[in-house]
Amino acid sequence: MGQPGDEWALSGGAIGARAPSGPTIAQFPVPALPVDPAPQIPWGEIANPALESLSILLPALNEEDGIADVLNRIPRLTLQQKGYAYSVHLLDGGSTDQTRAVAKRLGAEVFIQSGIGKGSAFREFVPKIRDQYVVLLDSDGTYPPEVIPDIVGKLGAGSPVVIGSRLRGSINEGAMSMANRVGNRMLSWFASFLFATPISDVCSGMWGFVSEPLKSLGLTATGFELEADLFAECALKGIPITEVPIRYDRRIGQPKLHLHEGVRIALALLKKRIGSGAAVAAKEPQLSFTGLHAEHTDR
Ligand SMILES: Nc1nc2c(ncn2[C@@H]2O[C@H](COP(=O)(O)OP(=O)(O)OP(=O)(O)O)[C@@H](O)[C@H]2O)c(=O)[nH]1
Ligand SMILES: [Mg+2]
Repeated sequence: MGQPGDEWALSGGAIGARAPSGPTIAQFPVPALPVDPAPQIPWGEIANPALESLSILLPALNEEDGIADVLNRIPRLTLQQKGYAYSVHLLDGGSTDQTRAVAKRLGAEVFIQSGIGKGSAFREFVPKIRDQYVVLLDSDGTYPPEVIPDIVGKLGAGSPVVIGSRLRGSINEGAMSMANRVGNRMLSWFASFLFATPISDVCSGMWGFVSEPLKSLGLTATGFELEADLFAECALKGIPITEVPIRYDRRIGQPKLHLHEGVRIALALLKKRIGSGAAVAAKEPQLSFTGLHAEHTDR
C-alpha cells in the first residue's frame, strides 16, 4: 500500500500511485521523421508492362502556388483503378521561385528546358516521351486535373488527339476577361477557316494525345502559339481532334500572357497555312465532339 506522500499527479489533475522506479533504460534510436513525407503512392513507380502508360506534362514558369494545386488535384487513385501507369513531369521554364522544389516534393519529375517559352519546353520534351499517352495542361490551376482520366479514356486509334474546350464547357467568374473571350473565339474562328477544320477553342491549354501521332507533328512553336501550332499540324496531317467540354477556373498566381500574344498566334496560324500550300483545301473537316462524365470538383 502506498503512503500519501507516494501519490503523484496524473494528467488532468487526478491523484494516483507513484510509478515504481526501475532500472534506467537506454534511449532507443528513433529515426527522425522526414520533413516532407513522400506521397503515399509515388508517381511514376508503377512498372507493370500490362498497364497502359501515361505522361502528364505541366509546363510552368514561376507557378509555385498553381503547381501545388494542380499536382494535389491529379486523381491518382482513379488513374490507377483505370489501369494507367503514369508519371508527372514539370516542364520548367527556368522558374526563379519555388516551383521546382514544390513539384519535386509532390512527386513530379523535373525537366528544365534549355530554350525559352512554353512551345520550346514542350517541343524539347516530346522526343523523351516513352509512354503511350500524353496529357498536357497548364500549371496555374485553370484547367481541371480531375478530368485527366476521362481525357485519356477517349484516346485511341480513332481518336488520337483530344482537346478540352472551355468555350463549349464553362468559364468560371473572373477566369477569363471579356477581351480574352472575344479573342479566343476570333482566333478559333480564324483557325477553323484557314485550315478548313472546325475548332471551338484553339487556345485551350488542355490536350490529350496518343504519343505516336504527336511525335509525327512538325511543331515549330516557341511560345504561346503552341496550341495553335498543335491544331494546325493536326489539321494539315488529317489527324482528327475530339473536343470535350471542360470547366475553366480563375488563375492562381501572376499571368504571363499579354494581349498582343493574340496577334502572334494569328500570325503563326497564317504563316503555317501559307507554308502548307494548297494541302488543306482537299481535306475533310476532322472534328468530333463528345461529352465528359467526370465530376468537376470545386476548388
Ligand atoms: N516551360 C515554360 N512554361 C511556361 C513559359 N511561359 C509560361 N509557361 C507556362 O505555360 C502555362 C500557360 O501560361 P499562362 O501564363 O497561364 O498563359 P495563359 O493561360 O494563356 O494566360 P493567363 O492564365 O491568363 O495568364 C502556365 O502554366 C505557365 O506557367 C515558359 O517560358 N516556359
Ligand atoms: Mg493560364
